[in-house]
Amino acid sequence: MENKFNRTLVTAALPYANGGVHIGHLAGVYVPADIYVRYLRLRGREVLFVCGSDEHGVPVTIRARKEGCTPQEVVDRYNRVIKESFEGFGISFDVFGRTTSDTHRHLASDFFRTLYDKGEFIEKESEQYYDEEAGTFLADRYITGECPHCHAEGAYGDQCEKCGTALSPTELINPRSTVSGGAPVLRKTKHWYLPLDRHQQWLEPWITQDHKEWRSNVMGQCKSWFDMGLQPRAVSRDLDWGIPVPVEGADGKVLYVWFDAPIGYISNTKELLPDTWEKWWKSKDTRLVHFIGKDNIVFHCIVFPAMLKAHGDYVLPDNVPSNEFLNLEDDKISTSRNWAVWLDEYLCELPGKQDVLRYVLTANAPETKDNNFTWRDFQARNNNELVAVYGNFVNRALQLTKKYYGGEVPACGELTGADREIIGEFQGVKAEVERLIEAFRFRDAQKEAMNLARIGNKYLADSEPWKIVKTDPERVKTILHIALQLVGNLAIAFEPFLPFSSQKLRGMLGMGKVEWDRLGSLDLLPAGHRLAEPELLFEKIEDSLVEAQVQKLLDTKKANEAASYKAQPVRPDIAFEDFEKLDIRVGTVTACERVPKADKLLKFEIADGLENRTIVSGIAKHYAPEDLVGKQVCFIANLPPRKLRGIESQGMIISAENADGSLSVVTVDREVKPGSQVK
Ligand code: B3M
Ligand code: ZN
Repeated sequence: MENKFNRTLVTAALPYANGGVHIGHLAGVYVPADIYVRYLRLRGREVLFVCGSDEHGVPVTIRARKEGCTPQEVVDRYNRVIKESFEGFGISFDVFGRTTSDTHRHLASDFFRTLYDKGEFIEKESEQYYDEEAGTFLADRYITGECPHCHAEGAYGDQCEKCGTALSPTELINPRSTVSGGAPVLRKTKHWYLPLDRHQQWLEPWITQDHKEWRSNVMGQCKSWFDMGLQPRAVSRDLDWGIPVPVEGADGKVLYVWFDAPIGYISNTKELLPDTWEKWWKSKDTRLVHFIGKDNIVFHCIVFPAMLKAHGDYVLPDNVPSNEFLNLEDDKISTSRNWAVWLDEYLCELPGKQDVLRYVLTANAPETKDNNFTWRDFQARNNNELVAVYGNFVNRALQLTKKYYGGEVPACGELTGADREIIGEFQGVKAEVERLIEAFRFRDAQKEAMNLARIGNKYLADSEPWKIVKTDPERVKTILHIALQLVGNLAIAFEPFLPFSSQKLRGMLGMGKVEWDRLGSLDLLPAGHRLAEPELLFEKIEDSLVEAQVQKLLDTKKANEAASYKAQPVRPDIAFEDFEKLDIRVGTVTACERVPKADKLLKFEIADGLENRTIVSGIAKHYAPEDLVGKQVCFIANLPPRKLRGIESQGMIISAENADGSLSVVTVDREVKPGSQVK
């Protein structure tokens, strides 16, 4: 496979410039892509790494409207934020372009025109919602209404966020325009469609037979699209933000953002290499690889290849390694709910710890299934792996060398069987890491690199140079010589994964950037070579740091709940006599305890001014029993007794349910006689 290609063009999905980037982006796309590219570069391969921001589309206009500024201002701001975040994490793009550049506008426009002239589109009229007050067609996201499935209010024209169902705007009950607030009307409009049905014939065997090596999650999605039968897809929109459709009679219409965005890969290449870009896109010996998140699979595996093929001249992707999603503290990452770890904030709050995040995100990479990021795991991986394994080995080897030999690499004497065994082990790591990276299995590849540090730790622990330095100095020289070669190898092995740490380590070793092929070598640091002053490669992360980050998320959750809370609609009227039947009273809690084996239940003894009573109530999750003793609570006194866990409950304590589902018992404002009636 490999020798039919002479260069690799790696693209990473163009993030929308309507917000910043977070750990989900990094884990899903940019860290794996960066590992791959750094690896290829280290191997001396010809490679180009292309990215940029995706600056058109409805999300940008929504943001602009919310903030009272222009779409251009929005994308200018976030293009910069995103670019700086990626730079901060060492994502080593060769170019980070924009889809509002002139180069892109022209290229995308010409691309459309070429397809149009070749008769690759069909034109269709359809009915779409129009806001008469605002004088504009409405994108799906600009229409809200009642969900036809779960009947939640506020479902969007493309999806109900409550029940997750994909919708089309005409399915909404009582649709409203979010632009004017009025009811939209249906109006006829014309659009251009890419007839994907015509392409299925070649797309299906191209993917399912010629690219059996694609990840199973990618293959699975493609197959299910094929099974449903591909349908024509509109590639234009009625919108005033985007690239105008370059044909007559298309006033007010722009290219659909998913038509222009992938062309951004091409135009960003052209922006960087105005004279030679075509070599990267049009020579059969270019290997094109798209790194994307799973929600982009259909566009990269089906729509964009169909566009490229319809155009002619262009190479098609050879692989589309797509990750699943990363959750954060067991909850879906969400920009709108601000449930994310934002990269710009991380860089400010945890300076110098870029590699820690890179490491943790790769160790937990959602390569085959959704995965979860927690701050506790972040801390544990830092402290138990980076510090205790990698950092510890490096530090021991360098400190011992400093102590015994003044920081000079000692000469290697005769090797023992144990030495040979260790050397054999670490020389085997190279091929394994290569195999895994080339199969896009970065998580396992990084594990192998870490294994190298484990080997080193074990070597020092087993050979115990500190015990024999007096009695067998020659042996100790050999041990440290080998240990230092191992340290040098670690700098190479981790270079694609943890570039900042490798650089730091190379600094300590006085070692320049070494090519990948030297991995496994025993002569990286020759005898007599002077090392620089050792420093700690990684620092322990304290509980307080992690607790502060968790607290920040909890605060977000609270703020979200408060912001999104809407009181329940009032129930239908009841007759006054019905209300009068209800006997609500105040009682004093004289005793309260947990009900064994029932984690929700508390058992109360209530002084009610008569014979006193026992009530069992489901609020154990919200109160410690001792905090309730002495309180005056309201209860319904005339419900028939009910057995709960074998205890007869004589009434019901009333509590209020807060937005977050927590319960708060209803009490009285001034002390009253037990048994007082509530009216
Ligand atoms: N901007 C969607 C996303 O950020 C979209 C990717 C475009 S890649 C050509 O997930
Ligand atoms: Zn719904």
